[in-house]
Amino acid sequence: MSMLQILDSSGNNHPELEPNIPERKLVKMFEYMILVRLLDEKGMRLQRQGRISFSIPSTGQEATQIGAVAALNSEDWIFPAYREPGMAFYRGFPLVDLVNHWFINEKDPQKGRRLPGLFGSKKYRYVNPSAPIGTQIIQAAGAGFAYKYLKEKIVNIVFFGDGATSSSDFHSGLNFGAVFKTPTIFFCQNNHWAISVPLSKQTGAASLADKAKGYGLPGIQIDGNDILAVYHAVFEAAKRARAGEGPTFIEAVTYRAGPHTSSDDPTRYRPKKDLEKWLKLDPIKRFEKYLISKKFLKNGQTNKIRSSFDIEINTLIAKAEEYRPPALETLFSDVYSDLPWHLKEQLDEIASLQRRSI
Ligand SMILES: Cc1ncc(C[n+]2csc(CCOP(=O)(O)OP(=O)(O)O)c2C)c(N)n1
Ligand SMILES: [Mg+2]
Repeated sequence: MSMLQILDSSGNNHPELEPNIPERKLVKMFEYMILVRLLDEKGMRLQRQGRISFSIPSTGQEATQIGAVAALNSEDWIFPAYREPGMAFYRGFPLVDLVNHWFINEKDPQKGRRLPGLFGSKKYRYVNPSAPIGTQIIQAAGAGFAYKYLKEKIVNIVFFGDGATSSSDFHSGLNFGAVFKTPTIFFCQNNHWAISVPLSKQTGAASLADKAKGYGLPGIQIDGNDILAVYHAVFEAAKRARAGEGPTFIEAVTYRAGPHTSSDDPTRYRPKKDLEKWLKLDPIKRFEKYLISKKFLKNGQTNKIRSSFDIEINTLIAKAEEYRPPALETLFSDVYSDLPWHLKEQLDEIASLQRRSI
């Protein structure tokens, strides 16, 4: 299978495949790639300083998330794995909510119930990530079935990693989607690693995209560090899904340039040469070269974009650290309309312990 590439590693494009994206939108896409990279750097630093508990970087994978969200309509639902936060930001998810969530304070919209980075938003149609690998694949196929049943003209996209293709939910989700022609885009971020397990231990197939054939789905392999290829593939897949033609399987070939999470040390298992090779294929630098060649971006503008986000985020961090932790009662809210007696008892007990410790 040949891999779709529109922008090569030097930022040169193949004009016959270039998607028709207005200049303002291209620049917005670039800005959000910069934001994702900056948030990764800050998240990791705050975690190392002991100021937040956890961080999940998606460094090196900015083109997949931003290219995909830019190709969808705002009503389309996103079922992320956990390396696609930029999709929520691109849709307007407030940075203040992210930063308060990082610090698990009283303003955290997730009420401290999720690991920092595992946030969701109904408003922005960005589903809360599920911790067990692959779960979101069947959720998305099921939701896609519902849109079809309700005759809603929306589609959904589900993200998962190369490791998730070995899960039973991968099989169930793709099979269900293909049989019932759900308006679902199955988007695999092949970043070559599942924590410390390399791609070669995940499959005997020549490519992950080849797996689509067995389900009767079109499968396409794309350069995941080429934002225009991502946009093109997702746009076409969404068009198919909206026309009632069912799912498409997209394998985006990319690389996890950072650690799995802040709890991981990739130097213990990853060949240095591998990383060096992939750093040269940086999706941000490639897109920057393209935008400069088109005169949509000036030399030095990248730094300006970065520093304006930097100031905004630093202000939010300073405020977030001053807030208190979430209120104790939130531990028990949002599940029952009337709190059962045994939970009331537990709440009273913890509250009295808390009073004693103050
Ligand atoms: C069912 C299950 N098994 C194991 C884990 C632990 N785990 C968390 S992430 C991960 C690796 C997933 O790799 P991949 O699907 O390639 O996604 P990536 O992290 O590379 O984006 C594993 C094994 C889990 N969360 N759920
Ligand atoms: Mg992976």
